[in-house]
Amino acid sequence: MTEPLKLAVVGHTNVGKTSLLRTLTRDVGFGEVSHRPSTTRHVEGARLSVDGEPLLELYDTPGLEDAIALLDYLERLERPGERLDGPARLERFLQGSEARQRFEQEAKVLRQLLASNAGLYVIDAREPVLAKYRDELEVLAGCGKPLLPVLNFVASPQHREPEWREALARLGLHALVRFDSVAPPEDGERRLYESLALLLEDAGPALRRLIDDQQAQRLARRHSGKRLIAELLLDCAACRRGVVAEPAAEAQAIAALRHDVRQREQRCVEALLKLYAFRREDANAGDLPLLDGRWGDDLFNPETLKLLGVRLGGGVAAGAAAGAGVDLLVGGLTLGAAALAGAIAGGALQTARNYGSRLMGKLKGQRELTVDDTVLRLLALRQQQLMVALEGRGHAAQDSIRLKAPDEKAWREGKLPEALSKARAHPQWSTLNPGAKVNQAERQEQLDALVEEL
Ligand SMILES: Nc1nc2c(ncn2[C@@H]2O[C@H](COP(=O)(O)OP(=O)(O)OP(=O)(O)O)[C@@H](O)[C@H]2O)c(=O)[nH]1
Ligand SMILES: [Mg+2]
Repeated sequence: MTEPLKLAVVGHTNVGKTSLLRTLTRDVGFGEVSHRPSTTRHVEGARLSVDGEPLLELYDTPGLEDAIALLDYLERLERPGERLDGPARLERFLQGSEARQRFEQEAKVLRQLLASNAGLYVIDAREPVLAKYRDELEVLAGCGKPLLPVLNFVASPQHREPEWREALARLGLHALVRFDSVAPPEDGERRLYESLALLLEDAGPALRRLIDDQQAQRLARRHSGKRLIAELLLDCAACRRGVVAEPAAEAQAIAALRHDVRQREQRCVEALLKLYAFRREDANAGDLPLLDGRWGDDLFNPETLKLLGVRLGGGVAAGAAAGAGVDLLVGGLTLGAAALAGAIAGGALQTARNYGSRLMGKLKGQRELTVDDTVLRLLALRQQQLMVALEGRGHAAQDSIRLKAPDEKAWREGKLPEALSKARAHPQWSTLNPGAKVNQAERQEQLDALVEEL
């Protein structure tokens, strides 16, 4: 096993060094991030491993504040007639008393860079290229280590990428990486590691392993996420509850089912957050924002459904088309024969016995409460959007998740997947029903089919 590659993350104060580490390590709890300068006071490291083998160590460092004064000081360290190179000059500085006093923070950064294989020089790309940054780069270059500039904040419309490119080129830094710790470009991480591999030839194999592993993990996460959504949809589609055809009992059953579905959605939200290593407070099913920053506060609010452009009354139409007639449609839940009709229309006729007993129940004044197609569509849209948002979210992000309007049509208007029609006829597939049997092979099969469609 070879030594892991050591990288020092350096730069001016408040440019997002700690944020970059959070995003690269997918750790929302790493260090302290704040809009105030001088937040990080000490060097702190994080390690990335593949198959238990540490491949990369990233070191967060305090922000540089007064590089102009430091550069002046370094220049005055040379005795008359002496010409020290960068590392020799820094060595002298680090042994002197100012490295423990006035330039204590700067000394921590330089020591860490000297102890690393290379540095990531983080830049707030919204800033103009000021003299203090050039001086900073000159001081850092004195360490004699390769530096890879990381243009952070490139998702911001005010970024000044061309200016920075030109200025860095004039300083001999021709390779750079565009990044944004809050909204990282999809290939941001890969490009960062690829650029490093060009600077550090020996580290190529380790960096490529890291890239491959991260890609594999991304795919695995996506698959697991789809599965979580498929479970949610199957649970809701298969849910069926008998209720006595009597207003008070109906109202109670409706309220209970709504509550259960909402909670079930929240469970899916939390599982997705956990899968993508975000915190519970980053999103809440109840307040996932919908179109135009408006807040869809309620899954069963007709306005929520309309805002998303989901076709209303799918259950009614389906029921009517099948000639079964529908008793009642109560905002997102169907009370009556629609579910039965749906099961027949879906081609998933159960055994005659099962069918017969339900029909008997109906005749005896029993009704059935099911979750309407509209709600299934909304759930599918919301959760898929959440997943997209989580995939594009950096672990440095601090605001809560905002969802954009979905521009896909299939789940809004198209035919619902076959698996969901099948589920309609299998109440035992739903964990929202008592006596659920979730390990049935046929349920697993339909779940897999549904994952494919997501
Ligand atoms: N929009 C956006 N905000 C960012 C980005 N990177 C950092 N921030 C914000 O910028 C501020 C500073 O981020 P930090 O990560 O604390 O910066 P730092 O360089 O570690 O700062 P010091 O430790 O004080 O030197 C915080 O408010 C972050 O949320 C980015 O890429 N995009
Ligand atoms: Mg910091």
